[in-house]
Amino acid sequence: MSDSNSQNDEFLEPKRKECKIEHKDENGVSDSQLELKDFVLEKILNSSTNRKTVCVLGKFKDKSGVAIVFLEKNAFREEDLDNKGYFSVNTELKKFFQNDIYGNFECFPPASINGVKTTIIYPATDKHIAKFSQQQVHIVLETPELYDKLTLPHLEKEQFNLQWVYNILEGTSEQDRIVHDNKCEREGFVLLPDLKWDGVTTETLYLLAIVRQRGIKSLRDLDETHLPLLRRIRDEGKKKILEKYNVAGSQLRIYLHYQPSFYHLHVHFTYLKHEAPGIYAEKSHLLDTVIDNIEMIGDYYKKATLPFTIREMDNIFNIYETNGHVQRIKQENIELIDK
Ligand code: M7G
Repeated sequence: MSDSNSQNDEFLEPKRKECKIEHKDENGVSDSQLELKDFVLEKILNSSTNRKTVCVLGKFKDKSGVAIVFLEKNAFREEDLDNKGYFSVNTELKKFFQNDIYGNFECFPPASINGVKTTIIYPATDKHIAKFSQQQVHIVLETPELYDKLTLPHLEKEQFNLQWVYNILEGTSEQDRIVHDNKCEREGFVLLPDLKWDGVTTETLYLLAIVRQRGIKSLRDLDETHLPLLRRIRDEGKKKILEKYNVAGSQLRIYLHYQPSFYHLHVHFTYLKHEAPGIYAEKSHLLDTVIDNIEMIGDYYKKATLPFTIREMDNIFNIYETNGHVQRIKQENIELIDK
């Protein structure tokens, strides 16, 4: 480990006391006092022309600590493609040129359908900055021995704070967003829209099932004792999404990440046609496959070699590098890969 303990403490617990954000509930008692007009840009961490996203680092005036602001242009919603939406009198059309039958314009639709999805992380830690920065990525093949020797000690020392997960499970945050709540302590879970989803646009549907049982860190911990829980997440999750969003189970990609960012077991539900971040082969494991593997071999995930990606700014990279499992790219100006 290259980090001192004090740095690790900061990863685990951002300095909340020094950087208070005020919160308001629906009754106006408190709400985030952060305003984008007070944001002072320091650095662009990542920008994707494909995804139409940009992630920047900066500070809010008169506030200590740094903030990450993540902006994402929304997908088009079918219901906005009418004379109240894009084709309304309030939409301005600016002409660039017309050539024969070919016209090129920029259109300014009404502000109400032209929002930009915005995620603010404040105060952000060095680990958040690393997560959202564009950087070199490598694959390592993690055997059970490497998990015990390198990965587990690292994540026991340093991982993202899980307070947001406990807030959901304990009923203090995002309660109005909950789609389904199975309160069984052992096999229960909460299903709700992911941070990355606006909760309405079916084309980008993204929900998260967070298990109630504590202590299951990731895929690695799963065995035959978890089968009832996993089947319940799959079956109840599909049913509730069909009821609420009219999306069939066969149109859902249901998967776990390895490695996850947050070590409290959760399952991702995304719309199959939506290319959500983290759906690639090196990171996602379909829940059906996970269930099937465990049904065949109860301790499959305790025996399997699991590939995962590590990025050069992650501290775990140093650990795998020191132990000779991965090599840092020395070339300068090499093209960076989007997360
Ligand atoms: P992951 O597999 O641990 O990591 O997924 P990833 O970020 O590499 O995918 C955690 C998931 O939790 C991600 O899809 C996040 O967007 C989502 N998420 C993170 N936070 C902090 C929140 C939150 O506060 N609320 C909700 N609803 N989702 C969150």
